[in-house]
Amino acid sequence: LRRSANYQKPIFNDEYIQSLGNSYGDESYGNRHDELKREVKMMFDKVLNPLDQIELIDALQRLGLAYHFEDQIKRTLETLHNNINNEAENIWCCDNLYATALAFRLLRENKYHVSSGCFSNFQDKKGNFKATILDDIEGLLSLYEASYLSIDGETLLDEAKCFTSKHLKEFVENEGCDASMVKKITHSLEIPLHWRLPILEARWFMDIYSKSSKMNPLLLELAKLDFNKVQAIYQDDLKLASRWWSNIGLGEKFSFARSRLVESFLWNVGVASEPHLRYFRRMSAALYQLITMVDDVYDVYGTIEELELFTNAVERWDTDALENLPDYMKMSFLAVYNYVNEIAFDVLKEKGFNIMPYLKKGWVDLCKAYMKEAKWYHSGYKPNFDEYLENGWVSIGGPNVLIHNYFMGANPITMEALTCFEQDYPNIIYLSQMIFRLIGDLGTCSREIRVGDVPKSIECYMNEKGVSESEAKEHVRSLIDLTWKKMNEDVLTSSPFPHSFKEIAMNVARMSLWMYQFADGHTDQDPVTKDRIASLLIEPVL
Ligand code: F3P
Ligand code: MN
Ligand code: MN
Ligand code: MN
Repeated sequence: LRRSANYQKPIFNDEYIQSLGNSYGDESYGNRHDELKREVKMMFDKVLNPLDQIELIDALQRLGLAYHFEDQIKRTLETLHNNINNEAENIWCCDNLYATALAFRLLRENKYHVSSGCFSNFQDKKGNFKATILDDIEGLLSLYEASYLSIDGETLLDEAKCFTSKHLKEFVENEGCDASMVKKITHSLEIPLHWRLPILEARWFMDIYSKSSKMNPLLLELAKLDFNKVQAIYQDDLKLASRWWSNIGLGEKFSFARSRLVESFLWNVGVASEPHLRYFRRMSAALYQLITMVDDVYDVYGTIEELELFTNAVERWDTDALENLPDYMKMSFLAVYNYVNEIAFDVLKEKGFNIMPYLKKGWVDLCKAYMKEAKWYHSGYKPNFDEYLENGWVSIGGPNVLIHNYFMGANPITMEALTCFEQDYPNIIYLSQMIFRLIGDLGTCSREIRVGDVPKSIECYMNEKGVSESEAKEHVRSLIDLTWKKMNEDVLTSSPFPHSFKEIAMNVARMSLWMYQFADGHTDQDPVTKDRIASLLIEPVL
């Protein structure tokens, strides 16, 4: 007997997607855009006070504009860092918590491992935060955001996180500050800045920024124009991806599987937002859609005998294996096979590497992890928490995604990285996909319990420890926090993988937080996700 999850049809179908037409790609907008960029570049030379400089950088990041000014930002932060021991220029020497924490966060984000000792000014002799900083809401919020840049073992920052969260919550509950501050604090408490993606923040922040006393009209104009220009590019990329999925026709044909091309694209707008990463967004969107379909084959539709055959076909990676498969699996397998061939061909042509073995390995590892869960489910076996996660960080799909993503990005392909893929997954993939798995389980387990699925992390923990659902969720949240600290540490260490790729891996984790923030945004087509799709991909900002 086959199960069904009764997934809804897609809301945004191909016909609708092809009708989108944002006109901001026109040349006339380009001229004004160039002019504004020049003006902002000049601002870096005019703004001399260190606090004004870091506020400029912060605003540019939050408005989604930082990618235009990477050189200027790098130079400014380098000077700031060089002046750490220079008392006259030193932003740390002052007793301005807001400035210290902002500088700390920006430097850490840019891989300067500055010491958290800079916050000891704000502690008393016993190491407790001084009560006087409670009068400084901006400072508390700034320290809260900075605390998320910590690595495991930095107890001062753990305490800062605890202290600031507690007091910021109180401010919001007692309405101890003005409405726009309440809005900012609530937003930060939901998801801290370090766990968010600039492109997803930009529109929200433009609104806050436009009402701020520090607003600079040039920055705001550039932010709006840039957002709309980039949206025109996203629309074109989405049209190509959507046309591909519609031509394949499996969305229509397989009523048992989620047809979620726009949501799949949305993930990749967050993960690879820079306008030039067009191939990445289009091809990775296709990959998310294929993985979603194959996941539903394993989790919902396939019988255990069929799943054995499918796993076997993927391991052989041979079209001769098609013969033994039921028709729906013949099509699923061939869709994956053709897709992988296309990327392998593109990369061979463009970069001269035969990447077929690596892509294949990604799919084989994923299908084996799916198969393990299917066996657990069909035999009624309940794994313990660690056993589940040891497989779960692979079965979430992210390791397979990231192998493919490595070849789609702008980074050069290196032999060192290929050797690393042959042996194991790099730490950054393990850590970021562990987060994706844990966040995914928090967001999707109610559906999975309803449809029937292997016990996910929360149930595994409840079974093993005999604790309540809320205690299990609390444990999962604390594990997410710890894993982020490890990821913060990993990005500071050198590895065969360039920083741009590590960011991509972290962005998948960030994206998962946002996708499951209020619902299962990938699956449910809920009102929040619909609005988010409209504001990012459909409606220009005015
Ligand atoms: C709802 C989801 C996932 C699939 C999306 C992941 C991709 C495309 C890499 C996680 F976002 O679906 P589901 O919750 O069914 O995955 P699971 O691994 O728990 O079966
Ligand atoms: Mn699933
Ligand atoms: Mn699954
Ligand atoms: Mn799930």
